[in-house]
Amino acid sequence: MADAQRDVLQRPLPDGIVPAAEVARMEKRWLTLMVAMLIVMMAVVVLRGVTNAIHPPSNIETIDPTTLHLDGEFAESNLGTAQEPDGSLTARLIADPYAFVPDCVKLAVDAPVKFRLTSTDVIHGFLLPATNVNTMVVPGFVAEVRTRFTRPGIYRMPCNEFCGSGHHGMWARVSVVPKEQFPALAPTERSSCVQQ
Ligand SMILES: [Cu+2]
Repeated sequence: MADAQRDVLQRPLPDGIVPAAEVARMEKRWLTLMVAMLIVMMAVVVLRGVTNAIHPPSNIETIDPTTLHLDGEFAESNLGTAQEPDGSLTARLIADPYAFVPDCVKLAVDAPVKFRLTSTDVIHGFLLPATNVNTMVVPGFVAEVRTRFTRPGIYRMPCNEFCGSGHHGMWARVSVVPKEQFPALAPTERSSCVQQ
């Protein structure tokens, strides 16, 4: 009994105080649980990346946002949908203050699609719900996302990065039509569904 009184760890603790050994045991248990959750989440990210082509934008391509409207890929006449020689489609858009240009993009079902976007002012977001398209649009960089639409329809396209007081109104549309309703485009021709 005298020995127990001398050993601090053996002495009874006042009510409500948890012994150090018990605290250490609980910490170890929670740490194990946290590491297990991290492993599961990382596995989900890798699995989704491999099976559903969900991936972070990875192309590092720079562009001068102050001159991009003058000529080159993002000049106004080149915006909208272009058809590549292999039949795939490339949609080019600019994110302006509170609007995408063009604000309606026309695409065909089952065609490989490549979106190329850039911003003229601040960071915007480009999201197509229920698809693998979700990227930030950063001024000075070209964002590129690839996808393929399996169903025709109108896909609403919100800006999902807060970009200023008009952010809530920054919406555009992607109109996906059956192949027969998508006329073949000449190499320099661009199409959109913007209402004039
Ligand atoms: Cu926004």
